[in-house]
Amino acid sequence: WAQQVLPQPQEAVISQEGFVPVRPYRVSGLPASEQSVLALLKAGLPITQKGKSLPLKISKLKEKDARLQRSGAYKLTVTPQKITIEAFDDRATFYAVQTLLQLTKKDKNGQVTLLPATIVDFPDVAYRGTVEGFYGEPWSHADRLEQLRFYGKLKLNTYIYGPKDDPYHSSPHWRDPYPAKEAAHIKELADVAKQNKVEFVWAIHPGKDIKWNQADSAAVLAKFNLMYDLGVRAFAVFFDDISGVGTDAHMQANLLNHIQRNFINQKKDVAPLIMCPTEYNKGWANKKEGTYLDILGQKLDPAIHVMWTGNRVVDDITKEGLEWVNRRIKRPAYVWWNFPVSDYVRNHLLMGPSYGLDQQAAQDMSGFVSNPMDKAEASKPAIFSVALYSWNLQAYHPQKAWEAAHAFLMPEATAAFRTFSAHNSDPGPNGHLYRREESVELKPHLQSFLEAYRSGQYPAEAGKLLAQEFRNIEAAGPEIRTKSTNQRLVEQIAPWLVQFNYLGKAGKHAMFMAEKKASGQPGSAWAEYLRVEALLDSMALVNLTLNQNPYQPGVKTGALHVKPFVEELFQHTGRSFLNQKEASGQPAQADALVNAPYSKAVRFASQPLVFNNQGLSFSPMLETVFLDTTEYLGLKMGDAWQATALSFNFSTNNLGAWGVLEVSSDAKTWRTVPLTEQRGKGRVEFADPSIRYVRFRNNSAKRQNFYLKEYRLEVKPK
Ligand code: LTM
Repeated sequence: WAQQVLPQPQEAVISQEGFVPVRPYRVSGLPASEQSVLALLKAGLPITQKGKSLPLKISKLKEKDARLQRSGAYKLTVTPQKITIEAFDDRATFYAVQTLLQLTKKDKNGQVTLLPATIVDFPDVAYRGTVEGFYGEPWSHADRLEQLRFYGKLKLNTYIYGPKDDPYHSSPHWRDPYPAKEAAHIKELADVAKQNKVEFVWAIHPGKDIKWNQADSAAVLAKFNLMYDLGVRAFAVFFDDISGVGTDAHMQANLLNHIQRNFINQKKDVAPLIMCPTEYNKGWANKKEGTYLDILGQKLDPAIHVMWTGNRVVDDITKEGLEWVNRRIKRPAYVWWNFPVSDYVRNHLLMGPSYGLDQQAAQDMSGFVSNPMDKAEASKPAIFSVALYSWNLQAYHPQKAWEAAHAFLMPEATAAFRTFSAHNSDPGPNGHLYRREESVELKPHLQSFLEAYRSGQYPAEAGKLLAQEFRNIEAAGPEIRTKSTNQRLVEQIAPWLVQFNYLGKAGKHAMFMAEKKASGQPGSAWAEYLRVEALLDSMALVNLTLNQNPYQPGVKTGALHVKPFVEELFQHTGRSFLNQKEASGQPAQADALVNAPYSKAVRFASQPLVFNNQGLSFSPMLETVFLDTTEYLGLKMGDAWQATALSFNFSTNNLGAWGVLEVSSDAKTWRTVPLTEQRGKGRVEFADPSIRYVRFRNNSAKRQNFYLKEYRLEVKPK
C-alpha cells in the first residue's frame, strides 16, 4: 500500500534514499497541444527553458508489453539526475505528470523535494468514473466542473451526464435543443473534461415517449449533432426505468445500430457508444432464453457498450454476476454501480467505505462508473475509492481507500470528517434491500455496554470509550464547519451536521445519566435524563423541519446503531425511574399506533413509510414496479387510526382494467371499493371507521407494471 501515489500504481519501486532536492527541469517532447500539462508541471516543479537544468523527457511508449498498449499507460522514472516519462497517449502523459506531482513534497518553507522512483502503470478497467444518473436535483454547474478536476487528479477518465431530472436529457424535451445558458454550460463541461483527460459522455433518455419511427430516429441524431457542435465527443442512450413500447429490445437495438452507423462511424472522433438497457439488473431480467438481453446480445453492434447494475438495482458487483450477463449480452458489461446514490433514501447520507466490489473481475467489465449522491462533494469519498478500485483491482482495500479518501479530501479536519462518515453510512430500510455497515468500530462497545447496564452494572471501561466517541460526534459538525476549506460540502451536508451534533450531545448526556444512576445519584441522573429527552426532541424537530423533500423527508444520522443505543439507554433508565418492568414483546398499547406496509409481495415490505400531517404513505418509488397476478400492495393502520381517504397515483393508463381497490377491518373479509381514476391517478373517500387495511390488488391473469408515485391514506385518530 504505497500511500504516496493514488490510485496505487501497478508496479512501483520507490527509492530507499528518500526525498531528494529538486533542481530546475527542462521539458522536452511535450506536444504543443498539451499546454495544460505544462502548466500542471510548473505548478509543482521548477521548470525552465534555459540555464542550468536537469532533463524532463517525455516520449512515446515503445514497450510492446500488451498491458501497456492502452489509453493511460505510462512509465515514469525519477532519479536525482533526470525524469523520464514514456506514455502511450496524451492521457498517459497527463497521468504520469499526476503521479510525478504526487512524488513531490513541499516543506513549511516552500522547499520542494522529490522521491526517486520507477513506476510502470496502466488501468485495469478501460472506462472509470461516474454516471450522474440519479433522480432529484441535478448537480450544479460549479459542482460538475469541480468533479472533472477531481477526476483528473485520480486518473478517472469518464463522466456520463444523465441526470433523470434534466428535461432535455429525458422527457419531455429530449428532442429539443438546450436553451442557450445550459448549452454554454455543456460546452464548458466538455472543454474542462478535455483538459482533465476525462471523456464527457452525454446521455439521452428517450424511452418514456419514443415512437419507433423515422422521425424519432432522426430526432436522436439531430440532438446528438447539436451536442457534437457543443464539443461533446462521447454519447450514451439510456432505456432504464421506462414502461410501454420503449422497452422493445429489437427496436432499441435497431436505434442503437442506426446511431452507430450514421453517427459514430461517420464522425471518426467520437468514443464508443454506450447504452443502458431496460433490464439492467439480474433481478429484473427475463431469464428465459431468447428474451430481452439475448436479443441485445445478438443484434447490437459489438462496438456498443451495455451497462449493468449487478444482481439487483443496487447491489455488490460480483464476478459470477458479470459472467452471467456477459454470456447473454456477448460482451463485457459496463458497470453502473448504484453507490453512493441516495435518491431512494433521501434522508440518509452514504459516506461509508466502498465495499462489495469483486477484485477478480477486471476482465469481466469494460467500464465501471459510480452513480453518486445528489450531493457532489459528499460523494467524493466513494468516488475516490472507485478510482482506486477501477485502476488496480487487486490492490484495492476498501477500508484503507476510505481512510485515504478522508485524509486526501479534508487534511484540515480529517478525524472529524472520518467520524462523521463512520456514523453516516447505512441507507436504512429500503425497497432495494441494500444495507451498509455503520459505526463498525463502536458497535461492539455499544452492545457490551448495554448488556451490562441492563443487568444493573456500569461497565466503566466501555463507558469511558463511548463517552469519548460521543464527544467526538458532538465536535465533528462544528469542527468540519469551521475548519474545512470545502464550504460547498458543508452546505450540502448542513442538516446532517446539525443532527449529528445533537446526537453527540444526546449520547454524551445519556452516558452521564447512566453513570449517575449507577453510582446512586438519582437526582443528577434525573436532570441528565431530562437533558437527553430535550435533545432527542430536538432531533425529532430537525427531522420534521429540515430536508423536507417529498420522497423521504427528514435527517437520519447514526440511525443504525448509535441513535438506537441512546434511545435504549434513555428508555431503560426512564423505566427504572418509574419503577417499571422491562416490557416483553410489543406493549399492547403500542400496537394501536403501528402502521405498516401490507403486501403479498415481499418487495414492498421494506419500502419506507412516511407518516406526517398529510397522512400515511409509501415513500414514492423511482423505478417501475409490478404486481403479479393476485398480488397486492397496501397499508395496514394501527387501530388507533381511522382512514378517511386514499390518494393514489400509479401513472398508468389502464388501471381499472386490471386492478381493484379493497378494504378490510380484519384482513380476512374484504370489500371492493369503486375505483375512480384518470391515468392511474385518483382519490377515494371512506366513511367506515372500522377500516384498518386498504389494498390494491392485481385482479388480472398476468403481471402488471405501474409506477408507485403516490399511495397515501389520509388518517385521523379514532
Ligand atoms: O440504476 C439505473 C440504471 N437507473 C436508476 C437510477 O437512475 C437511480 O439513480 C437508481 C437508484 O435509485 N436506480 C435506478 O433504477
